Amino acid sequence: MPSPTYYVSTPIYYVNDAPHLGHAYTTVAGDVLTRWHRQRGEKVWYLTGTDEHGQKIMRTAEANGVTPQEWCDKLVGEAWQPLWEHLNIANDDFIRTTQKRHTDRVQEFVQDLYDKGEIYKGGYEGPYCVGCEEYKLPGDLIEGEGGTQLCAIHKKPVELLKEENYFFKLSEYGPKLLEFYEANPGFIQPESARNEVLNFVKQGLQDLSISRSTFDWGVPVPWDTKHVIYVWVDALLNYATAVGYGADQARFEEIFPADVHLVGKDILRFHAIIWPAMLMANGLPVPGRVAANGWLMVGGEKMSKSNLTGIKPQDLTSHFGVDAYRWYFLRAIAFGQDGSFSWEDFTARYTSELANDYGNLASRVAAMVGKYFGGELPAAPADGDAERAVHDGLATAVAEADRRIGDELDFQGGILAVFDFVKQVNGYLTEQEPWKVAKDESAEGRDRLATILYTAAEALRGIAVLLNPVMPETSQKLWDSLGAEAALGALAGQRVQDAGAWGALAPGAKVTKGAVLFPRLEEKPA
Ligand code: ME8
Repeated sequence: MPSPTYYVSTPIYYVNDAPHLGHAYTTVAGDVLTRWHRQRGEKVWYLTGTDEHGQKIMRTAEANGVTPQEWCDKLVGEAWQPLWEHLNIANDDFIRTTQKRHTDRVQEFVQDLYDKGEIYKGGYEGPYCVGCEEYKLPGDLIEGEGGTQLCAIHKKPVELLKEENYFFKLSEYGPKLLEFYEANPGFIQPESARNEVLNFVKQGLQDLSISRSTFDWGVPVPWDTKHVIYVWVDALLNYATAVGYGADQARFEEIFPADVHLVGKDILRFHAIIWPAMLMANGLPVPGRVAANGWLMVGGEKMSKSNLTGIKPQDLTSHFGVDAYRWYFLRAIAFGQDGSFSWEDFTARYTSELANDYGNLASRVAAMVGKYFGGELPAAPADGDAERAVHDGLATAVAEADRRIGDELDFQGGILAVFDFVKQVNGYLTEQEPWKVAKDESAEGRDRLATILYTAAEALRGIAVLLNPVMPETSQKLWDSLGAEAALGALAGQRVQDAGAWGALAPGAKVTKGAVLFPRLEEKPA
């Protein structure tokens, strides 16, 4: 059963290092989705946070000569939270897996499973990748130099681990999961991810080791405190503990389960197999959708903490601005596919699509309303076919963008629908030539000029609403320049569904030439 709240989550990121472009990619996508649904007037909850337990964090802290908790506090406070603020991420909460509100509930959840007979004690021996924090199957490994077994994702040697552990009876959930995927074809997105999961489950699932006893940086297993809970079981539960699981039932039911878990494709199996099985085992509702994004690549490899080639999100925002950054990756890469970043591509798109197509349109229209009508938006007394085509164009952009971004998480398709409309309005101005019409001082000429400028300004009103979830600061600047705040109220209060209703911006609005939306780029930093 879905809850009344549209609940979106990002993965909770490991704090072994500072965030990079890849983490920001998923978090920005979640933010745009969140803002889109808010702009529809829905109740929305957006959760992000950090994954702070496990061997990877413990070893990093050791190498830096501090305790794991000190390490996590430093990274969260100095790197992760400041980046999300900088990128204008509108998360409602930030969960850290070392918080008591989380650890207490994790223990209760696991204890419940144990009491229900879903957990037993057993032994396991197998190759473990600390980078993934996961036991690997033969198919997950590749051969390195001298026949060493490497993790296919991290390209680092796996460690052979042998432990007595507690196991969750995951193998029993295969048929139930397959039935669930069958009944909910939209549960895993995109199709390629769905197929991967289906094939994996069809081959038969193994029981899951859910505790570790060779180190202690984790949540103790409540009935056997020599063990700590496996970091992935601990981590997945953040989606429940952050919204009141075991602490505030009314709040929990209001928000849980997630409508969309956004994840990178590297952690798809945890979210699409283990997580729903854990929930089924404890009689809790399963999420609506797991949407996997592709990888940002550098030089043909997944961008990771070790092969960043030195680019931080801040290096790009200081050059292109925060809004252009938020826009670029969703615009340039089809969501779900892998994609590469290059300065050249970003620069070219910034200049042609943002500065020339969008920014110039906004500044030209404001300048002409200023010049010909003293900054007061005129009425449109002479609507004809050309204007009706623009009205229809806006309605189409609204419907298209709403379906693609809001429902399908096709951010690229949605953004393109809006930018097609931007092009249409530019084409309309080129054809109508208001600067020539302005020379005709007859009443008819004035009416024509008024109509053209009203049409363009009203089109920009719609564009500001549609791009607000993607580029909120830019939309606000445009909103202010159109005088729309005084006429229509706050931008955030404008419903997507109503954005296509023509004529919202009443004549008389005070149009001013506001700040340049997309300044010319300085030379690329060396
Ligand atoms: O896996 N391209 O944390 P993590 C696109 N703690 N997205 C990328 C990326 C890239 N090159 N690199 C990272 C973990 N990401 C666990 C999650 S959730 C209960 C626990 C993004 O710090 C992508 O969303 O390794 C990926 O899934 C996530 O960062 C992994 O972050």
